[in-house]
Amino acid sequence: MSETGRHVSEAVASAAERRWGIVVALIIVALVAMMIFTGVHWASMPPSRVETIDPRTLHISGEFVESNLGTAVEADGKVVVRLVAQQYSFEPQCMVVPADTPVTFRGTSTDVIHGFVVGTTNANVMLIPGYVATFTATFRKTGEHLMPCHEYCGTGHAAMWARFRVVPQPEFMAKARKGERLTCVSR
Ligand SMILES: [Cu+2]
Repeated sequence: MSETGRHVSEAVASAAERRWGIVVALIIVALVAMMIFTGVHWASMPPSRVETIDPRTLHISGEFVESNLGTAVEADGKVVVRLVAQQYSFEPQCMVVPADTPVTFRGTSTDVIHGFVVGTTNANVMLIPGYVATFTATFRKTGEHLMPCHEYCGTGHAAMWARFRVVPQPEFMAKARKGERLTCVSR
């Protein structure tokens, strides 16, 4: 290759590299912009902490025994929903929470990875056996939502869902008594 030829091919190569550099930079900028947009606009955020639990003894003792599931007003006044996912249902099957109140969810799985989303709200989480998933959400509108499992968890996955009812705050508080768990499961 002649001296001039080498210079030309070097120039072509560095122009191509610069082009790819710009494309990659634009992709990174677009991804970061998406993260900022979803974080600010949808208030979605990465998990902030790790809390583990033994999935083999969930039903025997501790926070996630059946009698402790559902919605409770804690001693400090916080509203907490505790739930367990299993193949192929949620416990409780119907959850009730007050509107316009921060509601903290605490959930886990007894078997495989599940998850749930409350209707079209941003209350959305994965439930992983061995870990306690927790987040806080506020529901502005009253009404009933479907709460499907959104992680494929086996052959019965499509039938795995619960109901989620948001009721006016005074109505909820009138029903909530200290230490009692509320659900909307019909008995
Ligand atoms: Cu599931």
